[in-house]
Amino acid sequence: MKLEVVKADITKLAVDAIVNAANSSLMGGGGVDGAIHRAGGPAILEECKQIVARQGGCKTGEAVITTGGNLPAKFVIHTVGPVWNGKPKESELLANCYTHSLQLAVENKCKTVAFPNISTGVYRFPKDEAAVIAVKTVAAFLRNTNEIEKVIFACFDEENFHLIQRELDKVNSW
Ligand code: AR6
Repeated sequence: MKLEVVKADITKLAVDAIVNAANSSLMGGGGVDGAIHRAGGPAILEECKQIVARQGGCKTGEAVITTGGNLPAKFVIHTVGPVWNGKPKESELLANCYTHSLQLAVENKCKTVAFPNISTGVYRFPKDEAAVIAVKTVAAFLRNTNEIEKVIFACFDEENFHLIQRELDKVNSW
């Protein structure tokens, strides 16, 4: 199965790339972003600074890639989810996070990728709707490429774990 859900700390996963739910400054923060920078060490922030110097941060829905530093993952793909305010555009931006992250993964020859539940923490996106968008978008991407072997949804909390599981059951039963 190409799509999997686990209840895990994403910083522990030995995959080609883990995705970070960053903010547009790329300078770190709390939540999964803080955990990734803590576990990965200063090399990640150093590369983020170079990216900021080059292109001035990362817009909502876009993604950039850095080393994984001391993480078991080779790369970190930093994407910026939307802050939830209930506008339709926010769903599109969340879908863009998944698509653009996977495009970067393919460009960097990553075969295995792990995602956190982007925007469902500090950015307050409703977990139910976010799970539908996450699974639908990733499944659609994988249908159009053979470059990626596995995508893991690394859920930190029970609620996200069950919601993603529910959505995966739908796509896996096609
Ligand atoms: N592994 C996997 N998932 C995690 C981990 C972890 N170690 N830690 C937290 N989560 P959030 P956002 C889950 O708030 O909503 C940051 O300060 C968490 O349970 O990390 O996109 C950034 O710098 C939740 O389900 O990201 C931005 O400013 C999910 O990760 C802002 O927060 C996302 O929660 C981004 O907010």
